[in-house]
Amino acid sequence: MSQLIHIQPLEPNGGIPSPRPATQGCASSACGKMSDAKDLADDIWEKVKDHPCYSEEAHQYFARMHVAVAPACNIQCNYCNRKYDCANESRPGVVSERLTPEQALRKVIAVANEVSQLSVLGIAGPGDACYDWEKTKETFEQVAKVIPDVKFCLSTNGLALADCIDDIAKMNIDHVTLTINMVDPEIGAKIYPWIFFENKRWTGIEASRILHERQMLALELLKERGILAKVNSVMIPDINDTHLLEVNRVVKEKGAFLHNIMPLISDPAHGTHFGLTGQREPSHQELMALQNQLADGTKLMRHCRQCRADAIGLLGEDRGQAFSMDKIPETLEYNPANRASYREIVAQERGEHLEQKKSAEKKLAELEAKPTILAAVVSKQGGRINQHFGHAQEFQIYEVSPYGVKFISHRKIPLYCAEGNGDDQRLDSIITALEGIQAVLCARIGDCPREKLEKAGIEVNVDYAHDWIESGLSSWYAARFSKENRRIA
Ligand code: CLF
Ligand code: SF4
Repeated sequence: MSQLIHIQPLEPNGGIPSPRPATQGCASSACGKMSDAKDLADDIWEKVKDHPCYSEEAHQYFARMHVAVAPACNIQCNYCNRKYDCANESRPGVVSERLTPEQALRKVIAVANEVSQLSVLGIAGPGDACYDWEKTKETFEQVAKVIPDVKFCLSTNGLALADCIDDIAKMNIDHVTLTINMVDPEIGAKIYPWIFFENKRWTGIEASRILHERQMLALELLKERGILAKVNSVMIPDINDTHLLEVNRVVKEKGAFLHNIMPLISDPAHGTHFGLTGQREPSHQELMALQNQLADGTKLMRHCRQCRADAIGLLGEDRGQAFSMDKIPETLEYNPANRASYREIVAQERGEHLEQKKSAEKKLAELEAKPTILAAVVSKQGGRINQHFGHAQEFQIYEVSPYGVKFISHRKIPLYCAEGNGDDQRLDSIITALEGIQAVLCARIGDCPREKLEKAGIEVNVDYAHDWIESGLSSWYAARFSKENRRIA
């Protein structure tokens, strides 16, 4: 097991992780190019290395915040009813606090002072960031004057992107997400009842044809300007699920950097068209099967958490409630010290993490042919197995084989341990969420959930508490399949 040095979680009131002794890792942020970046040119790596959505490793260290300054939208998606945040880039939830650009600036300063992991400011609605461009632009301009090193990111359906591409390029925005659910207008007509374009409302196949053409144009323009384009696609069973293979082919050809397939959310309680008409969501297995089919196509994003348009924090956590406008002072000054110290710590941590990954790969490669298995890890942050089972709200799913340790997805679960007591009903839901998973690795677990998991045929292991995920998984896998301890998976 490696040294038990790890990034401490932030206290709810912010602060930076405790300084700790230097490790064997490299202290330079230019060094430590991680495994998900093996094939990237240096200039691209510079753009993505601290972006929690564009780099899988970065999401273990860096946080994003969204400011909900863009409420207007120019299309209608059948999975959205506008009472909620934009479902293209967020999960439907409670109505957001809509902000003016001035309020957004105050909020960004407050967050940057307290959330030292903050690296990206995104505008993801709650409508469309390009259609509501004046507010998006003004927000970015104001923030750039005060916090010049924060990266800007925006999310759009693409219909209006061509109208603001010059501004986007001028403002040094390196990251744009386009939601593209189809490249065939006949399929589009089942997803979009109407669009608003050139002062006119369009419906049916004509609406989807225009949207498709504008989305393709948007991809071309982004490529021309050297701006990284991530494509989000909502997987809608029996409507565009198999078609997403074609979408993937086309967006890859048009230069998309990353493709993120997100499962449809269609809870009837949200009142969307799909929710009310019984359109089902895809299962974990269906999503995973589609992602596996695309594994050789455009680089895939598998760690998306479908966050809200006002989300704040590491992916998977939302500290938005702590930063509502009523809690933010009228005047405040930006203090860069916390973010700067945190970056130094992360640079060292990443160096060590890289070394650990390499030795984990080596250990696995030395094994004879062994089965590929799926394991769930419970992790707070920092790429470590460092959370108590009862405190987890998601599992990180990894595939382990002699070819290495690969992140596959995350699965949301209900909190097992609320106010010190375990909840049996929730444990049943947690076991259901573990379908297809052979083992759970966590920092600690109580006797009762351990027994129940084992009864359900799921191995539980706490021997690698606080170890790096790859290192812990490879050691566990090697021990499980070593000659002295041979077991059948
Ligand atoms: Fe926000 Fe989106 Fe930028 Fe990330 S989210 S605008 S690219 S900073 Fe990220 Fe959230 Fe998934 Fe979006 S996890 S919903 S992909
Ligand atoms: Fe809703 Fe976003 Fe679609 Fe607009 S683009 S209708 S806000 S999901």
